[in-house]
Amino acid sequence: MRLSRYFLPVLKETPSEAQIVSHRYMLRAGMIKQSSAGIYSWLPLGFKVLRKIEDIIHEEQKRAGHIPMLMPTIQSADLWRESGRYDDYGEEMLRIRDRHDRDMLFTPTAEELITDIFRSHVGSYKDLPLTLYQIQWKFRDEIRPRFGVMRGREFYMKDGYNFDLTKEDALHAYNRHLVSYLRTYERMGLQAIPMRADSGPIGGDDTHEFLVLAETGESEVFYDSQITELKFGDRQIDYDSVEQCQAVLEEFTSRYARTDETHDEAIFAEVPEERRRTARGIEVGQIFYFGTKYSEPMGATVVDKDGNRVPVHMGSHGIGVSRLLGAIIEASHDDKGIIWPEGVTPFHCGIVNLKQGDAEADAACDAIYASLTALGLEPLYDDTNERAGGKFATMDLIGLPWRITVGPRGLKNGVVELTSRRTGESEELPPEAAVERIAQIYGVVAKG
Ligand code: P5A
Repeated sequence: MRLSRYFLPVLKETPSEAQIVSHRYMLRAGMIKQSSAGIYSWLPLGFKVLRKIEDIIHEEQKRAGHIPMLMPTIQSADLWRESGRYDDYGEEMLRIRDRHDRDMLFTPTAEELITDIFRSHVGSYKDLPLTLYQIQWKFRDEIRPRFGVMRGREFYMKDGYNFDLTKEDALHAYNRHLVSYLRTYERMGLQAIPMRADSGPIGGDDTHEFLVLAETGESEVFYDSQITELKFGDRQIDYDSVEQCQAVLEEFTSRYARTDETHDEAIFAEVPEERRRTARGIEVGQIFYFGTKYSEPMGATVVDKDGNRVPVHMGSHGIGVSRLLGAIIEASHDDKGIIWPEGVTPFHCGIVNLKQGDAEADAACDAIYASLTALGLEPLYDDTNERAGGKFATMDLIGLPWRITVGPRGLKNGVVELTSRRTGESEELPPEAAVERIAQIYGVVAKG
């Protein structure tokens, strides 16, 4: 993309309404624009990162054997009356009446709707196990929407639902989700720690929240510092293997890690003092096992091996997709702007032309741009007439992990400059070598 043809409305001034760094940078980098309290438009740069995050989630969900689908945002209240949640959900639910005076609502989550789909189409244990998921907009009329996309009213969520014959099978689904989430967050450059939590309006006894440690997090958390040393890495897990998923779950949940809702001072005191930590965290996901809480009242049953009709065991599993942008920025920035992890960066690298209009510099930039594009990479080429300082400031603000700087002086010596956004380190090298390096970083093969 050429910046002169893009839509990147960066702000010079820091917006006064933004209290935390991720919100400030998302506004300043022209990623989002508030349309009403807790409701945002996703401008091109923000939308690009949102899509990258979504892509990673889809890949990891499919790897775990889960099936994507899509459900509507507007639902009938009737289903929610069946489960009893229409009254229980309270003020957070946005209730709507259609022209026929029917009660409708904007979905805050979709346990009821998916249970209805299940009961209409599945009747035998032979069709289990089954896990369906979607990535769809949700609405919760939060009392205090704040911190930009972090606590929105309209927000984007991955929500998955498992249906199993037995509690044991459903717990395997729970473990499988935990494993796949560890991998998902790590691919986004995040360490998200599973912590024992409270289930709130979703229900059930078994639940873990995934928390990214950050001073601006809304939850108070208590944990054993050893947990931060764990890495999922590139382990190959057979998601059908009960033992393998169980082993990962035990590894990642056996040390003390709880949110304030479930914190227990007495148990915490057993952790050696030098490893006891109290911090704040951003909740980027939560997994639940709630057994037959929805299947029983809604009649979601299957015929088991002995011919008996039994309610299915269920769980649901959520990732805060839009919130993740805020969480990633909170975890990865400096005083100049965002520093995107390679896995989610909106463009793979920036190209800065120090002397727009100089025939040689223009030609070199065009050539680098063409080579990167031919490799399937997406550079953002600042081909505007802005002075060099302004171009650097914009690149630093929007946080592309790599920048190639091209100027007449370097070109005289046959070199351009490759700079890492994270370390600030620069290296001079021939343009082709810079392209090759970027290709290597993103794991694409540079041709000849
Ligand atoms: C699990 C999927 C559920 O709703 N039902 C379907 C279950 N879980 S949850 O924990 O309530 O939400 C899942 C994740 O969504 C994010 N989230 C939000 N993000 C932005 N703004 C909000 N107001 C908001 N509320 C929840 C969180 O990341 C949460 O973990």
